[in-house]
Amino acid sequence: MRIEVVTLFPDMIRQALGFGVLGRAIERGLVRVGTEDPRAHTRDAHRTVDDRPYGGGPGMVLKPEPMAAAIDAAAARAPRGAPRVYLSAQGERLGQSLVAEFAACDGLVLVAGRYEGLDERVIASRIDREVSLGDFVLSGGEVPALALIDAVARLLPGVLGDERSSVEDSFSDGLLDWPHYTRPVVFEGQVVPEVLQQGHHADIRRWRLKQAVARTWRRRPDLIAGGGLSREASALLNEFLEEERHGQHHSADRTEPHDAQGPGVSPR
Ligand code: 4HQ
Repeated sequence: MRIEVVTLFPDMIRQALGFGVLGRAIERGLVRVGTEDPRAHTRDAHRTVDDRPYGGGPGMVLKPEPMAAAIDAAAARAPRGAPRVYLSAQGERLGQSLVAEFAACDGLVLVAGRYEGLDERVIASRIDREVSLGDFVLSGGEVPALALIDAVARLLPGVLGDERSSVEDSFSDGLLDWPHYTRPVVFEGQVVPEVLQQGHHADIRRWRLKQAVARTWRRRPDLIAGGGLSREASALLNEFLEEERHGQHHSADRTEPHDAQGPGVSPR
């Protein structure tokens, strides 16, 4: 897969990609990441990439000409048809399904903005998808671009070792992780759950799925609301809820499920 990133801080992208699983994937040529700096597409002596917003107000807007030229240069190096993605808080929320969609592409052009972001006309003429990492405000699109590259790369064949097969993963798909433990068996008085010490494979598997589904119910009921729990996961959730009704509480699962926010709004 070939990814091009349009950014005023190419070093930020290049340096962050040198580590861990992603660094190795790039070394091995499984992912190629290039950068395009809009400043290289300026013509004035000051190499100006931003200007004041029409209509006034605070902040600066990225000038359209250098941004458009940089996006065109990046797209020319990427595979034909590679989606052009602008990282922005106004975009559709990034989730694992969109990550999987991107991972199925031969290439991506990621556009990282700064200041107040792109001129709307550049979005209109050159951007296919506007994608947000979440409802918080960052100072630039580089960190979300890196997050997207990381999430996409680990879905590419050969990037992760055998240690995490798709078969193993499908069993807890769409759920939060179960709790993890390693040695020593007692740490600061806290003991590893008995079932994990016993090493009975089927019991461990059931315990993990039950923990995952209970924890998801507690912390992220929105992930369960859509249905789609496997028959086994659903049975284990009912077991957990039944145990809880009988007052067997567990320290790791303390909070009540949140009520979904009902329709309607109230003024501040
Ligand atoms: N940005 N998810 C780029 C974000 C953001 C987000 C703020 C992106 C500044 C110029 N991007 N602009 N949240 O907060 O993707």
